[in-house]
Amino acid sequence: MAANHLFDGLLCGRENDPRRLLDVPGARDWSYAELVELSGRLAHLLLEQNVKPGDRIAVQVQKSAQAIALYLATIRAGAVFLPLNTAYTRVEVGYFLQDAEPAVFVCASAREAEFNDIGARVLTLDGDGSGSLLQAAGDMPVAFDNVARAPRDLAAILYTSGTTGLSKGAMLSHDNLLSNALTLVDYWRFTADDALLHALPIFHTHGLFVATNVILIAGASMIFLPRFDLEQMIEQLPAANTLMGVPTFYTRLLADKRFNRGLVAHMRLFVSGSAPMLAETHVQFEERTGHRILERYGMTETNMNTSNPYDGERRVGSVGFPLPGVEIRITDPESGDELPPGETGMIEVRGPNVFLGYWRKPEKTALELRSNGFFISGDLGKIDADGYLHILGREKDLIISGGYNIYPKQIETEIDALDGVLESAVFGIPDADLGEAVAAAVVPVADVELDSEQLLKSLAPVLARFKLPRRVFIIDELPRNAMGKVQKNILRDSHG
Ligand code: MLC
Ligand code: AMP
Repeated sequence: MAANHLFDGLLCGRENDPRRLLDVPGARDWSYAELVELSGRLAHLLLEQNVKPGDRIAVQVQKSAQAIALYLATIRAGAVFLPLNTAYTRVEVGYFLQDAEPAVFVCASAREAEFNDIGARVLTLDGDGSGSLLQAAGDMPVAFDNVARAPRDLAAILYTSGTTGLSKGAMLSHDNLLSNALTLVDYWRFTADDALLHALPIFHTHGLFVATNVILIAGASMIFLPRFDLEQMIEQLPAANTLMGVPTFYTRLLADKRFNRGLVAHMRLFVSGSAPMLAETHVQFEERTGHRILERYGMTETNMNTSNPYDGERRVGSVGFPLPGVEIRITDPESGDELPPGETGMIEVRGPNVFLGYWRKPEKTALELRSNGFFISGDLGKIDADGYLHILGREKDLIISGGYNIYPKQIETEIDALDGVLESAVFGIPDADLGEAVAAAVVPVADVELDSEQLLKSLAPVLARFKLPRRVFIIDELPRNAMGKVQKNILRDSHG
């Protein structure tokens, strides 16, 4: 079989392994062998659809074992996996499809009719595995000769919004994904004995490339929940020994009295990331359970950059040390010059984890990825005297809500386009559950009376629901500084 860098690295020769990979509560278990077999059928189907190496397979589906098989099938066929948040509206998905020009688009059957004019083959896959995708793959052989792929070949594109409001596809190579997952297996000591409670979505780095890739390489198993559901989490924790989550997972667990020392005494590791975790959550968690959460720092463009140590001090308020092979430097945000140790500035990252650039946007790539290989993260931070990285702010105008990144510019553009709106400013306000919640300050055109309910209704067809402002403030004018720039910190202080 031809060498396929990512697939070979993920499966490590475990293609026929009868041991369990996925336990899907309420449904069935999947062994490594069964999932690989299904991926073989699906890879044949992709080739039958005339998918060529480098073609994009866009996927907006519920979480399921079959969706993981489709990810593996895409890699095996030499194609590029492009997962999309299930909350995205037709308008949002339309942009990604037009930008990425996928050969195949797989979506939920309930939404198929919305996509009959996109110019790609549309197949369907629902959360229970039903739909035209598996029907069409049913007759295909299971044995599949993987398409050869080299370390620098493209494996996935993940869209991430920018401060300009325009989404960019981050191009991740086979080796970006494999090298990072191999490092994490080692750093976090994953082995075939581990069982991960997996409640994250699989359309983002955290749930797919961190959680799933690490488990595959380790030969471990996952309890695969369709989403974070508190009851199911409490029920399934006794069967798991590791958990990866966003901070909201941990605050929600802590809010439930059943989440106590006894329930998690057997656990080996709790990992948190994708959003800042409050020091008080770390402290409460340790008091309640005796475990200290291991916090790490990553991005769509870079996978994981730093991690607190497995052994040694997991420092509260810090995201730990650069992972082996990853370099972190702190620079002056204006000049780009490297700053002396201890000073606060822009966090830049270089290493085998750093992406290839933005899909068909060389000018955007040039702005963020230096020719010397350092990626300008947009996060501000400092390295302390012991070498721990602390994230202290963000230069990019971004709201992180429950681990989802929400770019204010996109929402402002949509609000400003509404009748009766003069201008708007979207900003994050503290939220006990989601870390930050979206708020909007909206200035009406003179003599117009705006109704916030109506405004939200008008946004619903264009913006995913998680981006919709939870609070709308109708105000007379936006606070601006002498340069005319909107002062969101003032809005945050007065409306937070
Ligand atoms: C759901 N909603 C959200 C939301 N998630 N609103 C704001 N922020 C969120 N994150 C909205 C829905 O639109 C819905 O609104 C209502 O909340 C209830 O929906 P739900 O599906 O029941 O939500 P819930 O199950 O409570 O989901 C919350 C959550 C989930 C935190 C469990 O968002 C989640 O799993 N987040 C993880 C995101 C993640 O994986 N990030 C990793 C990115 S990778 P309405 O109006 O319909 O009622 C990355 C790199 C790295 O950042 O370092 O890892
Ligand atoms: P994304 O674009 O979805 O990949 O989100 C990446 C961003 O999430 C980073 O640039 C950080 O701002 C943030 N992030 C990820 N992990 C952490 C963490 N542990 N603490 C603080 N912020 C984090």
